[in-house]
Parts: sequence; structure tokens; C-alpha cells
Amino acid sequence: MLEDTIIAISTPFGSGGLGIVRLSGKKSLLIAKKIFKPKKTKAKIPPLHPILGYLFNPEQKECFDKAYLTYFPSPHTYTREDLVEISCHGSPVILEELVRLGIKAGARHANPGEFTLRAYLNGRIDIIQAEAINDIIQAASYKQAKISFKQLEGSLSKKISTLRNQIIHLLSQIEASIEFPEEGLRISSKQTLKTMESVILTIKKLIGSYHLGKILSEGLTLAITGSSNVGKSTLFNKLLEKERAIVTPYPGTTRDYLKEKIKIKNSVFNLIDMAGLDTPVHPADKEGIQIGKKLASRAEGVLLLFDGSRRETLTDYRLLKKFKDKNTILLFNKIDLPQKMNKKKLKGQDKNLQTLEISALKGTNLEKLKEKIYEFFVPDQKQGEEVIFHLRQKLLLEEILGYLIKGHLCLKEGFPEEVYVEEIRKAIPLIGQLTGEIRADDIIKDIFSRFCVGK
Ligand SMILES: Nc1nc2c(ncn2[C@@H]2O[C@H](COP(=O)(O)OP(=O)(O)OP(=O)(O)O)[C@@H](O)[C@H]2O)c(=O)[nH]1
Ligand SMILES: [Mg+2]
Repeated sequence: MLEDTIIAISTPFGSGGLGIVRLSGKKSLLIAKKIFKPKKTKAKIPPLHPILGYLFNPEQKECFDKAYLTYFPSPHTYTREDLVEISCHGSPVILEELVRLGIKAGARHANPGEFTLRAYLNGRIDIIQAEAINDIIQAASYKQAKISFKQLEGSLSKKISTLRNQIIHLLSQIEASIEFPEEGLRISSKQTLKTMESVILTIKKLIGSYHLGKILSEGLTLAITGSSNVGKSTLFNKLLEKERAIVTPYPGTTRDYLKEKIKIKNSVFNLIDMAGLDTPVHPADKEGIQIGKKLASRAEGVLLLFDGSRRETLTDYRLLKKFKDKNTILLFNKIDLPQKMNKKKLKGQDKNLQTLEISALKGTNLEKLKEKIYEFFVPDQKQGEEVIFHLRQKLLLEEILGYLIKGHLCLKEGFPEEVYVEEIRKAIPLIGQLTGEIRADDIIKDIFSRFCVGK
């Protein structure tokens, strides 16, 4: 497969100022020369230097666009192979014709992520770095892009490799003390415990960071809930800055749920509006309420909305009890109207409860609300601490952790070295899978299929 020369459009589909077609493989330059003619016909194509010319159709013997070609000779290229980039006008018609001609001239159309796959197969990057490349491209926020860039530069890979070295070192020490017990090579169990605990802690922190990773990459789910007519859809629209949900003065307006992305500072939230959670009148209400309850209980954050211009009801107490222990901000809406709700009584003694008075209609305190949402729901990323974005990474780390914890326990309980060394050893191939050093074809296929064609 690596013998082929591949070709693809690297810029997104659609019209744009510029479009780029890329070739990678041994015949890149040879093929490119058939479909591109330098303006100065006698000029040789120098490496790493864009040269001006024309896209050329060998069938019609005609030029069809002006373009720049850059030749990157192996091995210092993205794929480690010979690579050619042709940059022309961003017209889908032109770009597709160029790819068609490239294929006629001997190239093969690249599969999704195949350029990056080659970078990995040729040993330029590991699988964690490959994942980071796609994360940068798909980043939902600048913050995520920055972390992914660091991972592309090798920050996470280095951390994993340090872990691996620590474990291997530990294994070799234990094994030496098993084989040569008399020669003073015995490693004290206190020392072993200490190393294992530090490795376990590092892995636990990495696993723990997945929560933040998920929030940064997919956005945190934030459900607006409460009784009907309290202003949920009004607040939803205001936070979205568009009239997305229907608002009427009548209870039971929203029956289905609506989900939209909003950005607060540099974080993405998946905001949900839903049916009011009171007693259903119509069978459709019942369905809507069921869905609403499910969504709110699964959401990472809840905005529980009350209508401050009404007297508090039993339903309000019930809702508060239900959501109090979740990540909830309690909102008293409609403060532009005379207030009848006994807020103090409703809030009770709970000092940890986050509350805010707003008017969704007039926009009062909505900036404060955004601040609160950000502060309350977005976990802190400590300076320099790694974040993992992929379930694949998390699951492997959990498996590794499982073996280390078992090993640690055996050691603590005073089992013979042979027993816990077995457990620790099982972690090594898993680390290999994590970095891609050990190749698992189905996993690789899955990872690269999520890439765009042309990357
Ligand atoms: N005065 C005032 N009225 C508001 C405020 N927020 C919403 N309303 C009004 O309250 C009524 C209900 O608003 P909605 O946003 O539809 O309420 P909801 O909670 O989505 O209602 P359901 O979908 O029926 O559960 C509408 O007439 C809104 O204009 C507010 O802050 N102040
Ligand atoms: Mg509504």
C-alpha cells in the first residue's frame, strides 16, 4: 500500500480563494509534472520552493488554471515520503479535474487520513500525535486546539513514554531481585510501592482529565429545566442570540426538546430547552416530560428555572430536591415583574446552592449568568497538566491502571514477587497499544476513518 502514490484535495469542499491538491509517494513529482507545467518551461523543479505555472490537461493538451507547485523531497516531509502540493484557485471543478488527471497519470485517490496514516506508518509520529492532528482540525475551541497542538508536539507521548520507562525499570529491578536474591540486588518493597504509587497517581490524573477533554472537544451539556411557562425557551433564545424556540404566554408550549451549541468565552456548551416538568395534560406532554427528565438527569449542568413572579409550589420544592445535588444553578426569572416567590424559604439552608436572579425577557443579569456558567461548570485545567480527549486512550489507561492496582495490592499484602510482577508486566503491551507502537489494525482503521480525505 505504501508503494502507491496517493492524491487528494486537502482543502475543504466548496469554493474558496485557494485550493490545495496533495500528492505523496515515490512518483509524486513524476505525476505532478504531467499535470502541471512551470511557467518557465525549462526550469527544473527545485525542492521546497513554490514555482509558478499552469495546471495542464494532457488529454486536451490545454492549461486550465494558474497555480503554484511546491516539491518536498523525502524524508523531511509530512508523510516522510516525496510530497507535492499544488495550490490553485479554490474551485471544486478545477480541483476535482486535477485529481482526476493525477489518477490517470498513475496516482491513487487517498483514503481518509491516509497522509497522516503514512506519517505514522513511516514512524514520524505515533498514534497519539496522529489523534492530536485530527483534534486540531476538528477543535471545538481554541483551548482544545492549543492542548492538541502540544500533544502533536509530543507532550502526551512523552508522558506515556516516561510511564512506560518507569514501569519497565521497576520490572527489571524486581526480576533481578527474583533471579539473584543473594547478590544485593533486592529492591526494597517500600521503594517498589513508592514508584508504583507515583505511576498510579499519574495514570489516575490522566484518566480524570478525560472529563475536561470531553467538555473541551464536544462541549458540556447544559439543560434548562423547570415547570412550564417559567421562561425556559425565552432564556434559551437569549443565550443563543436567536429566536430558535417558540415562546408563548401559554404553559406547555415546548413539547419536544431543542439542542443548540453556544460558546461562552472559549468553551462550547450544548444547550437544551425542553418541556416543563409538571403534570401532563396531553399525551404528547407526557412523552416530552419523560424525555426532559432523562435529558436533565444526564446533563453535566442544569439551569433550574423558577418564575419569581409566582408563588412557590410543591412542584418547585420537588424539582429543587431532585436537582440540588447535581451541578445546578438555580435561577429566579422574571425579576422585572413584582416578586411573589419566597426565595429564601425555597433555597432553605443550602449555602452551596448557586443562585441568580434574572429576567430572560429583558436580558437582566444574563452576562452574570454566563460568567457563572463558565466558572461553575468548566473544570480548571492546571497549568501544564495533560488532557486526554479520546475514549480509546481512557479505556487503555483504565486497563493499565487495573493491572497496576492489582500489582500494588499483591505487593502490599506481601505476596511473592513472582505474583505481582506478572500483573505489572501485563501493562506493557497496553502502553504499546496506547502509543501505537503495537499496531492493532482495526483500531488504526477506526482512528483514521475519522479524518478528512486529504489529511
Ligand atoms: N415579564 C417577563 N416575562 C417573561 C420572562 N421570561 C419569559 N417570560 C414570558 O413568560 C411566558 C412563557 O415563556 P416561555 O419562554 O415560553 O416559557 P417556557 O418555560 O419555555 O414555557 P413552556 O415551553 O410552556 O414550558 C412568555 O409569555 C414569555 O414572554 C421574563 O423574564 N419576564
Ligand atoms: Mg418552552
